[in-house]
Amino acid sequence: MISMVGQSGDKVVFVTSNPNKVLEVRGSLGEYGITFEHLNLRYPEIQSDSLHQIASASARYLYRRLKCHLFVEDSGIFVDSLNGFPGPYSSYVQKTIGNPGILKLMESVPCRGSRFESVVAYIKSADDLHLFSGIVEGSISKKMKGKEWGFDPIFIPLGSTQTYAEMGIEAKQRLSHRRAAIERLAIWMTRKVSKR
Ligand code: ITT
Repeated sequence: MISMVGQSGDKVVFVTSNPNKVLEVRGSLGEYGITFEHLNLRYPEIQSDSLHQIASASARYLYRRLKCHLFVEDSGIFVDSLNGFPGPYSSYVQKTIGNPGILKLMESVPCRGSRFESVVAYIKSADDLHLFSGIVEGSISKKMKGKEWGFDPIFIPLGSTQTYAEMGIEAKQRLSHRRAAIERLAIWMTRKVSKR
């Protein structure tokens, strides 16, 4: 079991206000024997077209406040026919127009390609920040299917006939954008530990 150890001897902290992210990240890191502390905190996010920039700025901001090893995860869905919208604004769009609004914007749009992206920013000190990303290509369904969170009921990963929500958390965990990013973090961490 690897405990991600911070400066004060505490475990590394995953800062997020989203309990679904905690569940998924705990499952993925758990497969590598890695544990973390969850801090349920809302923090200000910069406005940018780049998830990498948003995640980096959030990690730096939180490090200045908390002064411990921590990571954040920023994610978004990018719809081809909407020129990548909502992308970095996914959280706001989910809270405002939601999935019905996205489906309405895409009514009678034949090209339904989209991608889900996740960026994890892991910070150990002001000048020691690492980014890990994961992308899953897919399409937007015609109707909402399944009951899970966020855009899960309308996103069909490439190669599947089901939305993330229909396939359920375990199957989603095996192939999701978040899984890909977290797996890169886990591999990087386990390599560092074995070199010690
Ligand atoms: P934190 O910033 O506190 O971590 P958040 O929910 O605001 O939580 P983001 O800023 O990364 O997270 O916003 C991304 C939004 O995109 C999120 O609120 C969901 O609505 C949606 N989203 C991200 N990943 C998703 C996934 O795997 N399945 C469904 N929706 C997802």
